[in-house]
Amino acid sequence: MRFENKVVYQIYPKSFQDSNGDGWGDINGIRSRIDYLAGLGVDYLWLTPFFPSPQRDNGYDVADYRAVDPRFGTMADLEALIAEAEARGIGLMFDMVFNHTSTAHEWFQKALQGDAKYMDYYIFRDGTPDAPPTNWQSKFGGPAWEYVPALGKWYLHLFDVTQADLNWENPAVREELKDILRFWKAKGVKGFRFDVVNLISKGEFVDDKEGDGRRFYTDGPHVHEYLKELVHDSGIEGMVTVGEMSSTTIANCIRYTNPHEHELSMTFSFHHLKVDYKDGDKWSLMAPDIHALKEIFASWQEGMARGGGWNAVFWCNHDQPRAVSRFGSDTTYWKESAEMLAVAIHFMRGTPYIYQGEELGMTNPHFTKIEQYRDVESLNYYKILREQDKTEAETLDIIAQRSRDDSRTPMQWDASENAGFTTGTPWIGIADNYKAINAAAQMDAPDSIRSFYKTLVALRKKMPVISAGKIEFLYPDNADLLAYRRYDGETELLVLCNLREREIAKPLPVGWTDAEKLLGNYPDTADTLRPYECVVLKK
Ligand code: TEU
Repeated sequence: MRFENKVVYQIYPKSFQDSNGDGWGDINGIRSRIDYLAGLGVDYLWLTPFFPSPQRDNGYDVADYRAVDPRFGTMADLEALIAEAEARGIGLMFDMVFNHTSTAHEWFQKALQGDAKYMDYYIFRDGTPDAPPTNWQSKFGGPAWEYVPALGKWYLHLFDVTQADLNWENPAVREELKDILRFWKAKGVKGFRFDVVNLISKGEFVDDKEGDGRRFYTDGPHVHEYLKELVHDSGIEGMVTVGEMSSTTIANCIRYTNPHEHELSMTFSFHHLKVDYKDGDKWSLMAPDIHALKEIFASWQEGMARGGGWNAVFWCNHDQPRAVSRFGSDTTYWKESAEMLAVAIHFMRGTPYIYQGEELGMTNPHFTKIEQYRDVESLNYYKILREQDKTEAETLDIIAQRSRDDSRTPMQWDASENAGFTTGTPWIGIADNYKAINAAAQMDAPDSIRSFYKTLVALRKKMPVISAGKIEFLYPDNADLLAYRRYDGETELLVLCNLREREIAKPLPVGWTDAEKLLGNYPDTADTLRPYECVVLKK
């Protein structure tokens, strides 16, 4: 099995461990924690970008794809990390941002000088200063086009203005990107994450009368063709690859991941992480719609299984608030809800991703001032929300619950100053609960959240029914309980998760009354499911 029984741990290097006191996490910091990671039993480490970058979007604005930004260390440090991880049976997964480059990249700089070859590396359109080519909106707010007076042209940026979209229709661009993959494969990298890779094929450049333009570039006309070509020609088919798919569909994700398509190993989809977006708007708050959450899990799990596709399963990453604060309780039932959320996805069909600190139950930092934020998206939306006449208090409440910085505060290693992350001044504030929530407090505690995650990772390797078994969701109309069973010829598991902060009934299908309890987050067993209680039964 290449990845079906594997677990990936995501590291945001800037916030993981600082080794030289500059307040930034770095590669040697990761090296110093390699045994902590190996101790979890994970198989791959996904590192978000550490390439040279102006850091407008924390490294997702890449200025050189084949080097290490000096603030993260040297190529020698990186090669040492690759070797030290491999010695522990862990592969490195690098993050390839191929939809766009930083405008500081030499390709774009040459384009700005009017070099026709490099202008065709990007999406430039003729125009006048007052008429952008389309009405598309950037995902970070504002228009998705920027005018360059010296050229008399606009360029497309679906994200920040300093992130210019690449022109994938240009074969020379595709060749450049294949070469980058070969470069890292030769260095011993074992996997790749492809950033917003379902946006690379743009369709018609026309105004969107119904939305922000995403329907003209999402899962675009040539995306599958481009992925097949990229994977085949760069020789990475045997590696583990995951595509981040923005606003995608089950049908497309089956095509992206069914092995007969020779595209990717698996995909991230985000529909389950929009059930608290009021009217689909990230910046309008509402309590998570648990019924919708269950429906999305069931349709994606059962749909991808039917189509031979493969999901990445996750709650957290560097763009999402901390799950325990968002879907659980970071106060009264902090431990129970963190463990229940873990069980909810780790027994599903797919490859689980653990985001740094999730295994400790790290929470949102609950910042109270805009000066505490660093993320370009959050800072943009602070302005947008204030312009929409939201009060300062309303705006800060929304940002505190939705900001990507919620997951980017430094890893909480111990109760010492700065949570053991740095001896300098951290680039961003640290959650003030670090004295209670940290790795040192959990490392040797058998009933800690970290120990619970270790057990989940080990079970995935020990029990083939988890990685290879079939899945069936139960009690679809019950808006409090997530229930599913996993089964193969040998073993059957029943997973019950109370998604609510209150006691609920515990329905048991016929034949499960005397089943063995494999795992749970309460020390005993009751006839009901207590707040955020999870139970896994085995037959
Ligand atoms: O994220 C894609 C993306 O769309 C998310 O940023 C998400 O849509 C947004 O946060 C919703 O509010 C990837 C990277 O994970 C992200 O960190 C980058 O900022 C983005 O692409 C651009 O490269």
